[in-house]
Amino acid sequence: MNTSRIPLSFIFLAITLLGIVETTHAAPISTSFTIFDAENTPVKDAVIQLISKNPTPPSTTRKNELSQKDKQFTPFVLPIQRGTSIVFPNYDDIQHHVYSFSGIKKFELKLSKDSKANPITFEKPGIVPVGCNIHDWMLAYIYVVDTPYFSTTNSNGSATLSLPSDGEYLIKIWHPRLPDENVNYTKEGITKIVAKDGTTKVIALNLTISTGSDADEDIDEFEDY
Ligand SMILES: [Cu+2]
Repeated sequence: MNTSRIPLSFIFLAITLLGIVETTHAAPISTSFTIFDAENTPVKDAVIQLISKNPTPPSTTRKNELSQKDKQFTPFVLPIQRGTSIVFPNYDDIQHHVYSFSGIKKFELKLSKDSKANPITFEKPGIVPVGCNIHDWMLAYIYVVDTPYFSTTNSNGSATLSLPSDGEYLIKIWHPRLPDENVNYTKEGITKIVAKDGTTKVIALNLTISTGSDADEDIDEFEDY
């Protein structure tokens, strides 16, 4: 890792329980999260995953797509469940050369206009930075999770996860601007949430990520892979 990134990566993490809405229905539940940074700005593209002690269903069939449009990847952060696949459609009129050197999954796709490469399946959990050999600024992150319960935060910093039942879940949060050591801290540092009897919980995670030049930092980060 480039040590110049450390100031950017400084993390302060606090958890605030904003409110709990209790209902009496024992049914699938819905839990919402909102993540803010130091300036109280909502944090987009954070991955939230909830891990149950109970056996979880096999991989979902949700459609995973990492597209190229206007020389950018969409979405910027794509969480998928382990064992599922991603397609990489190119909606531009030009060629993209999509690749990752990640230890989780290495691949290379030369994608001409409207090309539909075979889906790539991701068997190993972890973070897979993705770039384009032709357009250096293009960057995306695939995050392979080992739980069916996950989402990314929207531009309001919010995500809602549906859970099959009440119970204890371990919450893990990741964002591209979190350095590895703090990802570990985040993983272990956040307490379990206890969901009860159809309860809807709203939990705000006050996640401080010091600001910097996002694009430059992201490219620097990618060069480490
Ligand atoms: Cu490209």
